[in-house]
Amino acid sequence: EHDATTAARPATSAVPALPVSGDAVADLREAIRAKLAFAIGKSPETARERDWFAATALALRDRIVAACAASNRTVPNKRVYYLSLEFLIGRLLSDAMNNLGLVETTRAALKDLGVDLGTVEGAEPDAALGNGGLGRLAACFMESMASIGLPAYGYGIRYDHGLFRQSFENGWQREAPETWLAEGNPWEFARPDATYTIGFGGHVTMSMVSEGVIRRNWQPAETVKAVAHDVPVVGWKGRTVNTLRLWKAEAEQPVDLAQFNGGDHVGAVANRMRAEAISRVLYPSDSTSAGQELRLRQEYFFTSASLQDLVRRHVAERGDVRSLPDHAAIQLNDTHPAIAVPELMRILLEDHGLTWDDAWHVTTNTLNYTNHTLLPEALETWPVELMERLLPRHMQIIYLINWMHLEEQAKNGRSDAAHLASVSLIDESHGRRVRMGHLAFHGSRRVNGVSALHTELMRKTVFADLHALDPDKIVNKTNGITFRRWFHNANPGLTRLAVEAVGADVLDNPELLKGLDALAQDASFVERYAAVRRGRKEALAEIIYDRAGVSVDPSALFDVQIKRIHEYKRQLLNVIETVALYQAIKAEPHKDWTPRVKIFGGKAAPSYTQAKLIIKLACDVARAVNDDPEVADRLKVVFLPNYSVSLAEAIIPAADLSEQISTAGMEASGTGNMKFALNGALTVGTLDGANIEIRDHVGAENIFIFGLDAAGVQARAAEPHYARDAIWNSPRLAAALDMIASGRFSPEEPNRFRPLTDDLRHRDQYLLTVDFDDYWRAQREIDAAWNDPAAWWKRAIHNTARMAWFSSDRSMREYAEEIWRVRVA
Ligand code: T68
Repeated sequence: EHDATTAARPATSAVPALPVSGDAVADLREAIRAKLAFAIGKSPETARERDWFAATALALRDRIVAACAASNRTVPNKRVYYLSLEFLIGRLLSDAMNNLGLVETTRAALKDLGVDLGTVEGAEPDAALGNGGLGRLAACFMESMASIGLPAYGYGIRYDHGLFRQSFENGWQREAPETWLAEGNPWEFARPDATYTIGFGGHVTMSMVSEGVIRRNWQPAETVKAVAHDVPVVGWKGRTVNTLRLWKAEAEQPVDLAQFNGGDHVGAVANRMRAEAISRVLYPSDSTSAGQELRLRQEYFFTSASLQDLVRRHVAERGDVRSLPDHAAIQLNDTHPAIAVPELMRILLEDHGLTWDDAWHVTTNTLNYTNHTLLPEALETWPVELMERLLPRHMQIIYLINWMHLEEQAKNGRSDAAHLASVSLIDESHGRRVRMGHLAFHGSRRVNGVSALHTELMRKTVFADLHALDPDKIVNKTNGITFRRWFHNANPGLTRLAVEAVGADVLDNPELLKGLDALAQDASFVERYAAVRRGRKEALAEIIYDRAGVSVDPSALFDVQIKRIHEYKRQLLNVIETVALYQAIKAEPHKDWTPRVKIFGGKAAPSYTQAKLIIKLACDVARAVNDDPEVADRLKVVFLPNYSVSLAEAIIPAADLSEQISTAGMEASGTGNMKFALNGALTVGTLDGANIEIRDHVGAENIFIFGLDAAGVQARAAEPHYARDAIWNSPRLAAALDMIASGRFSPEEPNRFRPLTDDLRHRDQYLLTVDFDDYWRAQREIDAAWNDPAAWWKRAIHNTARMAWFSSDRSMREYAEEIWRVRVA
């Protein structure tokens, strides 16, 4: 399927890099030609765009391998291992070209062959091995670790099918399987020699090794193979090449020949299907625990394979497993790999014969845990019964860890039942369940939050009692984004402007962006800055027309909310404000309204009914507003289907306004907020997650803050009838809700949106009604600001100039220094 998002990018790189030499172009051209002929088996005449992409990727991969060999020549003193169930890496071609300094060389080589680079880039499928922020963060961190020269491995799952493809049928979300591997993956190396056996089920045997010393051994009932597939991650200027190692599940026996010969051809491969199911699909739910057995199998599968692999490497290099903490730091991305705590203990006890105390010392000095949410529905807990059946040895180890942990409390005089219940690794309040957050916390040396506010809330809420036991354990490491992808590659026009203004060193050191502050009122700079934005808005307008069939005016204010659809992110607040604005325009059609285009994008978890209804409402409102001749170009509403990393790369540089409007205290950090501000969109947002730190950096006068803060939310939520009162006090909100509830946007089914409006009237868990009036006020302030272009662009430029701190290079340096204790060159 052809994808035109790359057409949105101007056709030159921002990165001056190496001068394009004729020899280099000729070399690469011949390399691509050879790959096309001998690896793909096509001639230039018969090659499709996808074939040219594969040939180009293979030719560039050869150059990465060369750099890779160079960076692997010495054994580093300490390696970082980033364990994540998700890596939302997107396309890799422009990343690889850019970091190798080969964008223009590749463009020229392909041009010689009669092929357009943008088209080739567009033929690369997105690797959508993640849901949202958590998976994208892992991808940014991998790129930054390579770019700052940190030796690191990412470990995850090679899903056959990444996040589902979203389409709309009459405004309803439809899901179809994603098929990124359908034509193979030219970036990866299959490594059948790096294969491990993963066990499930069975029982635990006991044997007496010497008098009084009992050794326990796990005898799994079922085993599955984990086969490594490596994707090279090339850092800025090809400095370091790290590895993203993704595990594929395979059966020990591909086919049961006895069954096959007996005529049962389907039954003969049933066991294989069951094994391979583990790496078949990414669970499509962000911020809720899936709670299913297959999910736990995925978690254990990739955690065990990764630990076996890194322990084997350590022992091969250093001989003694006891020195693991000196030479390896493991980061658990959320609790999905939290089973690492008992699994590392098991490996150390059973395979290496360590004593319990030594094993516990090694474990708790190697593991670290990042928390990404405090929402109760997202905190993972597994029924004890399921753990006992699937991972009996691990359950024993967890019991023993917990017993010692609770004994320690008693020794310190904290044996009151409430305290023990709160710090226990087992939740006994509704059936017995293992609390994976508590397990990860207790088994880690450092635990981090992803923004300052989120870290503070970790200390005060979910982990308060565990925090009191070890006050230095929780640290703050605010998220970041890689500027190579989200600025240099996604916005070459703006990057070139920055390079011209402050010098090419800004590509290595984003702090130099500060130099743009002085140009915020320089008329010629402002003009060029605005021209870059204009170009990107024209390109986005074409994408909008292609994909949503709506024509929009590029001179209107582009107001964008792109992220997973979730009630706490409050897309519904944005839609209701849209309805209120529609009513206001209808009431005074001749007033001088600021023209706006409201752009939405994002997927809802397939089982999340309320989120899917919010999408439908946005689409129904879009239909009514866009078809109303009286409104004309003053308001357009668009929901772009199948939001993805590459679509984000096209949308963000075209945005004027960034919607970051979650209920305060609920968005752990946000990272889209950083991408927009860096590219010069102004933020309308609540005092939530990293928005607070963005305000601190860009200046309160350059961001539009509204609504209750986290403390205000907590206080208001405790008041009875807050929603009823808020609606009563806001005629504008009441009118908008009435219009939606009346069926005005769904005449064919008048009650369609009652589940949304009724919920707001009676429950409104996310305090949308309470924040509505202040949101409306902020939006009208934004209308006024837009009508003073000089002041608007000044603010935008201050945003770009002051966002350097949000580089994920900074995040990774902080992790390296304060969590992993590894020196960065
Ligand atoms: C996000 N979490 C946070 N979770 O919501 C966001 N969850 O505030 C933060 O910026 C980002 O993490 C990075 O720290 C997620 O994206 C998930 O996707 C997820 C997936 C499966 C289960 C639970």
